[in-house]
Amino acid sequence: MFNNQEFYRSVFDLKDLPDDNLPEVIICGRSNVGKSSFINSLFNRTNLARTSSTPGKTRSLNYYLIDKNLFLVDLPGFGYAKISKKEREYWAKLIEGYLKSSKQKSLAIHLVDSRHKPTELDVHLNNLLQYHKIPYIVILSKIDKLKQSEIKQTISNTTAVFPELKYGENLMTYSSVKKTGKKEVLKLLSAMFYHF
Ligand SMILES: Nc1nc2c(ncn2[C@@H]2O[C@H](COP(=O)(O)OP(=O)(O)O)[C@@H](O)[C@H]2O)c(=O)[nH]1
Ligand SMILES: [Mg+2]
Repeated sequence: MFNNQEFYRSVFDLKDLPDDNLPEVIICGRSNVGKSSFINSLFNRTNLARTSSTPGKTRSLNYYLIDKNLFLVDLPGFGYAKISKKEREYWAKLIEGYLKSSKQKSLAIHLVDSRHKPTELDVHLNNLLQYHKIPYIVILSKIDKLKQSEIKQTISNTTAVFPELKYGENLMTYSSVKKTGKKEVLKLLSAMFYHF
């Protein structure tokens, strides 16, 4: 289960969305929140998704094919300040066009940096997911950077902004470095896509 992962395609233009009608899991969140690291750590890969210390690098929807059965879609990390207005508009169009498309969006995994309260951009993304009726969970990323007491605080900060979230259900913590939360995420995905 989840033994086979391959890079499938980068989509810069909506006309290049794959024709295959496979279920899609969206990995989304602000630039630099840890999306690529999340994908790599989930599958014990070092370089399936490209990580970068320079924020704002991903300019495409990156498709990964898992077990020839489902797609993981790495959304461009919007919200990076140092890009032009034109580029920002291009991103917004690409993301919203994708969300509006007829693709089978089974789940969105919205990563929020555990060191910061959810930002306006996180609220915007949450609104988009709700508006397009895409089921979602929120994952607090880089949890290895926090002490136990800080983790409690960040969970309550997050549920204050997103009251629909419940820790352990649709709100989880994750560390790509320490692999915290990995088992839980894999369990959730296997329950969704593999029926025993
Ligand atoms: N300590 C720690 N650093 C992380 C974690 N996940 C990602 N990072 C770092 O955060 C930066 C951005 O990660 P990346 O996966 O490229 O973020 P993306 O822009 O959302 O795809 C990189 O320097 C990563 O090494 C994590 O769980 N713990
Ligand atoms: Mg990335």
